Amino acid sequence: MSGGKKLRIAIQKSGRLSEKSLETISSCGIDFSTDSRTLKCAAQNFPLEFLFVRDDDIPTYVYDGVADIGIVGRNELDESGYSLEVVRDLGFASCRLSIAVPEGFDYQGLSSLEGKRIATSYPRILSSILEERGVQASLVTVSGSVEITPAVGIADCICDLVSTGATLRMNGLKEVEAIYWTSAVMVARSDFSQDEERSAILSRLLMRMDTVNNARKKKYVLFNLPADRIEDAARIVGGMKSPTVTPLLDSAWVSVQSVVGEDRFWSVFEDLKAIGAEGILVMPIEKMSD
Ligand code: PRT
Ligand code: ZN
Repeated sequence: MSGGKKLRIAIQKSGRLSEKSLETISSCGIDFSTDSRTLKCAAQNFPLEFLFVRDDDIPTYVYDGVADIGIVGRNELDESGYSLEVVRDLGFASCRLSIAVPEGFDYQGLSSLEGKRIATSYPRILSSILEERGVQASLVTVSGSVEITPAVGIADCICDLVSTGATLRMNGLKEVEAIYWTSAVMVARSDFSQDEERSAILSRLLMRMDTVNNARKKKYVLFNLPADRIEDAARIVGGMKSPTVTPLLDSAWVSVQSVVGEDRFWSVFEDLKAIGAEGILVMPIEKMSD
């Protein structure tokens, strides 16, 4: 255990990131109570302290050292302009930043935005993309309800986060181009590694996260196979080492166990069926080290 220092993590108090952020931590076997989600709370069995804040403030808190690490949308990080280290891309809360226009707007690409008023909550990200593409437009920065701005006459079109597109449709807007993609990331201060004790805690946390994550991407597969097809099966499942083969009472058959990547699972399953595998059992893996 560390000599008393704790790693402080900033997490969104309530919103689209909160639940998955806490799940990321609890899936690492870290216990904490969130009954009364006060500003701060400490984990019971790991040197970790939580700070519950608005997501917009997370990059600032990490940059200023109020927190050591944080979980935040890449969009908020990029919009903040702080240069922080992205230690892991967590993959959840993914969405895109898109240009959306009212019916009747003749959109032919970003150049159609020349001279237009675009409402957005992400002026920094949008202006850097427009600049890259050589488009000059005037940005109207609003902090919420971006989708109503064309109807109330303060913008010609918008640039906002979209996941299902329902909000745009409900407001009579059409998504015409996605310009940026985001998901939740874990960030740390770039000079954080100088704090050896807290860096060591972060390494332990990341090791646990990677172990859980590895396991999620794999399945444990168990099946019976005619003994003379074992080499074919080894070729099909591949895997960490050769599969484990156990003899069965009927010597013409063996039982085979292996770990298969989820992305390859269906093709492996079909190939195994084709060589005569029977009773294929597929099980989730809870934890897995490299
Ligand atoms: O109170 P606090 O400031 O902490 O929260 P917030 O309201 O600013 O953020 P929150 O909880 O809404 O979102 C947190 C993060 O989730 C964002 O920064 C994104 O990284 C990510 N995320 C993922 C989204 C969406 N999906 C999303 N769909 N953030 C916002 N939206 C909004 C979008 O702005 C639009 O209003 O949802 C609407 C569109 O959704 P669809 O499904 O109708 O397309
Ligand atoms: Zn916010």
